[in-house]
Amino acid sequence: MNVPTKLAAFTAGLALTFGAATGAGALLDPTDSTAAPGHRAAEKAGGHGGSHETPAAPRGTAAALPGGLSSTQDGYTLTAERATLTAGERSTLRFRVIGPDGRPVRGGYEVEAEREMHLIVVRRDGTDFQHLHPRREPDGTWSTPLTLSAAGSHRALADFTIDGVRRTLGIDLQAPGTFTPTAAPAATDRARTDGFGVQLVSGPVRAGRETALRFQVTRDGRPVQALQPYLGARGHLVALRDGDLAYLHVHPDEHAAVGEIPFVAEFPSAGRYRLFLQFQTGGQVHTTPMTVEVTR
Ligand SMILES: [Cu+2]
Repeated sequence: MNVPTKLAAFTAGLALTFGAATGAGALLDPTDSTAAPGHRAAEKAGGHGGSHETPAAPRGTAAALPGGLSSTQDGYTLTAERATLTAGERSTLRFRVIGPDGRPVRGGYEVEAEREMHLIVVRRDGTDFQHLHPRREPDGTWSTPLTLSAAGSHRALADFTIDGVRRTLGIDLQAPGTFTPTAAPAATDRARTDGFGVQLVSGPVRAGRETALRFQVTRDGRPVQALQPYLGARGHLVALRDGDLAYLHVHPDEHAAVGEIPFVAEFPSAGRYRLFLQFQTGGQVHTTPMTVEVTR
């Protein structure tokens, strides 16, 4: 092969590679507006033509799934600027929600539990739970300091409400390195955190129906009188399904005895769930992980 022929072959090879890359990019681009007409139709049907009783659960196949399993829903897509972080190193996580028009959502977030955005980060084995409240910049970028304490695959779940519909979108964050997954602790109705006893006192949890969950917080065996409001309620509860980290929408309930934190949740299926109860005393937030077995 003479030099010009070699060059031509090389250039042709480059063009092929580049063409393949842009083709794949166009296919995978979450902001590609041509990819979302079905989603928008579903959103219209669910948001405006659907049931008025349950605006938080638009009808349609995607809506039947619990939150957090997908990075995209109803035309809204969660994207992170950088999804690989160094374990043990404090960095800044930046992410955006791309709207149905293909642009970052810059406003219209509704305040839910005192915040426009709740971000849960947890390692895929259910450890290293973090509940963060990112700040929104004028261009729609959310940012928060984040330290992944150990290597492994993590899930970031963004929980927000737009047009009266609460959605939870999830993406994976990676911290390279070797790690040993931790098995889920056995199901129990009791835990201890920061010197407090926590007990699930509302009885067995059944799948497929609205269930009351009441936690009693004690210190030295006595109900704690001095629970401080946290995010506008007596406490905050995140419930994740073991195995796929499906994110349940849990609501604080109103009536409970002193020292009790009440919630209402619907567990979509039987099996094991990881609960993360958060409550506040003396200006400090305490996080109690607990595993429950949900029966049919
Ligand atoms: Cu929050």
